[in-house]
Amino acid sequence: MTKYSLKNKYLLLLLLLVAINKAHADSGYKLWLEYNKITYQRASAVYRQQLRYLIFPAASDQLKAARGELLKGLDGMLSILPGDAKTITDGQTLVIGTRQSLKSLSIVVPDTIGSEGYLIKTAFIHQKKYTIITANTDVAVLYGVFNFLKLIQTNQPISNLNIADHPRIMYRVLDHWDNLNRTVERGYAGSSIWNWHKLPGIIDQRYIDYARANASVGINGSVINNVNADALILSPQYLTKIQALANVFRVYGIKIYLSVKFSSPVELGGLKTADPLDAAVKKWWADKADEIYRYIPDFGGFLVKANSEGQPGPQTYGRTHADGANMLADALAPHHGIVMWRAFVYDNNVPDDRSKQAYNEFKPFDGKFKDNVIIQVKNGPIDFQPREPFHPLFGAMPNTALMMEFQLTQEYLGFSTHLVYEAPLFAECLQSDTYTQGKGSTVSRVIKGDFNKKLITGMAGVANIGSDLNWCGHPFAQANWYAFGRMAWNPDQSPAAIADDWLKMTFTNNTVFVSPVKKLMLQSRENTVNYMTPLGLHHIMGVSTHYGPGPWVDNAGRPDWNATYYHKADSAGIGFNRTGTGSNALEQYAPQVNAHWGNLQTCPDEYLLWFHHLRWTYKMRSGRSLWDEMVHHYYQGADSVKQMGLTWDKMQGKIDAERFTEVKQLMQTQLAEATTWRDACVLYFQTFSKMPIGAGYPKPAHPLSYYKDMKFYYVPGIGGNNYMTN
Ligand code: BDP
Repeated sequence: MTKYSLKNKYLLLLLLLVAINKAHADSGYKLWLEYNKITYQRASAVYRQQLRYLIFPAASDQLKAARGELLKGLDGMLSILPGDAKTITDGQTLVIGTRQSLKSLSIVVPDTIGSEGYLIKTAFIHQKKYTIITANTDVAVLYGVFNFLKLIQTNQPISNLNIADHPRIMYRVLDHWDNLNRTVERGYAGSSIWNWHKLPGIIDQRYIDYARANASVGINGSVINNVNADALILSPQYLTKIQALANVFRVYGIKIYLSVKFSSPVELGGLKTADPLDAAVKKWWADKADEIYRYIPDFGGFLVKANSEGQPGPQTYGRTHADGANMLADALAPHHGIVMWRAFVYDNNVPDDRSKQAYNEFKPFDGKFKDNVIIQVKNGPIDFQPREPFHPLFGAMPNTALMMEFQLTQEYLGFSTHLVYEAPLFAECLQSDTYTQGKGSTVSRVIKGDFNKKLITGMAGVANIGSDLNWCGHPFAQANWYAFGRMAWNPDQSPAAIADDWLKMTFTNNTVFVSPVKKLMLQSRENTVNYMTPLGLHHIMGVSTHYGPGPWVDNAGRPDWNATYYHKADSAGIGFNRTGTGSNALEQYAPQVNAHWGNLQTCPDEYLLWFHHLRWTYKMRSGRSLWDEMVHHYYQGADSVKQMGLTWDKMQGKIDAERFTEVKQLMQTQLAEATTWRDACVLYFQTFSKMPIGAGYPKPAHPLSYYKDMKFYYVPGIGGNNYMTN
């Protein structure tokens, strides 16, 4: 062999290796809709046998999308494109269509499925075996198809199915805090996916894939702009662009909503006032609503942040939240639109415990809102902290529709470098018992409308989506988008089951990977609570950027933006006394809850310093002093991140190298940041406790001054709008 051909051979080999590597590379763009080839021969053969033919009277765009998705999934996973059966011979046939279009098959469909539920059923008709996916509406057929594909993605048997499912919540919406200049407030995954400059002409494939991903988990609404809204969003120029997005989303059953600025009639309409009781203002909004519906006939409605953090609102004109919300509701009602009015308010002038203020402002208006208004309440009474007790408004307004607002973007959970699976946080809140209608009146039941069937129901998630190739910045942050959709569909689903599905759909069905990584995901939120805010501590992050620790912050724009306001550490002890001898925030909960959390004997350690101010030597259940317990949690938190990294290392080769390496690097960053959180907080609180860090713990690498002096430039997520920030 000549030297030349040997060289050529090596080159060929190299090219081949590059090609193989490329084939396995996975950017994460496909999310949980990977549709990876099923390599397990037997399963693949069985599925292929069972899916010989396809009958799909796909008339509408939505049904065509369902058909396209099914073919994409089956081709991807099984390399088959089932033929459309004209005459049915052997092998199983998939029949997909609305109940109306499949009338001749006389399938019994349970009434419970309603307009968005579906039925997947194996049936024998004239001795032939069929799998039927049916529903009352086109979009629900699409939901059925996605769930059928999920069965195959997670390697479930499909030979004898009888699955009927329906959403328990009506409005399942993502809230994008995206600005018109494409920055994303509290966004850590690149810039906004909405390319306003290129819309309406250019329809990015991302819009379609975004809609597919949402539909696959049943998300049916998208608020596409920041709650700190720009009035321009309602201008004809932008409505044309929004119309183009709506046309894409409609195919996947997703309605568009807009965040609106309450002062838009002044800023956009040139009126002198935005007073909600002013006739000209009312007319301006009614005309604007008519105009929007001319562009987007199925427009969803408005989301409003009013009289909160500097935003204008009805109180600016001496009116109430009810006046403001109802005026907008009247404008939208003829078109069946809704108003999602946020309860995230805290008064500039009332020097009361911030955690009490939303309840104080909203509770008096129970029963005063129009039928198409829903009050959007954050899960906890402060602000999306790593751990908060449930918001006292849940259950406290029985004559008002209340919707849940969770935050998917990790503003207070390590941005997009920390692996934090949020479903356990969602479940913790949803399964909390409010006791407002007796034992068992969980938050989940409140938002499902169990105590008032007539009202509309909803759940919102502040999106963690951006222009990053993998959408969410961290491959595992995709799980939070996924889990949100699943829990908005059914708030009582278990975080473990959702993680299981997500891992299998996103990575692999290999249990050697799924079991340990699922465990790691389920533990991840508690790890973060431990290294950031253990034992009920809260709001001790860096000022304004919300990046890194800042327990020393005491000079922010308002007292209740300071960390010191919340932890109240002094030489005697630490914690916020919210019992009857303190701010009495506990009084806003049902007596059972008040008694449980107010009593040190029963208050769980998790909420201790949220509700109580205790001396440093206070004896904990573990037998340790409060100080030692706090130190223990901080070290345990950082240590668990190290453990997580060791578990992940063992996953090498079990999944594609690209995502493996990315997660490995992210975990190293997370460990460094968790250690900073731990050391900064322990050293800072030690200046009050004056107690030693226990002998078994490694000493912090630097003095406290080092952590206090850390400076961060151009931190992501600050946004580009003119808004106040805390
Ligand atoms: C806070 C964020 C701020 C948001 C605000 C809100 O720091 O950027 O505008 O919530 O929910 O957590 O309105």
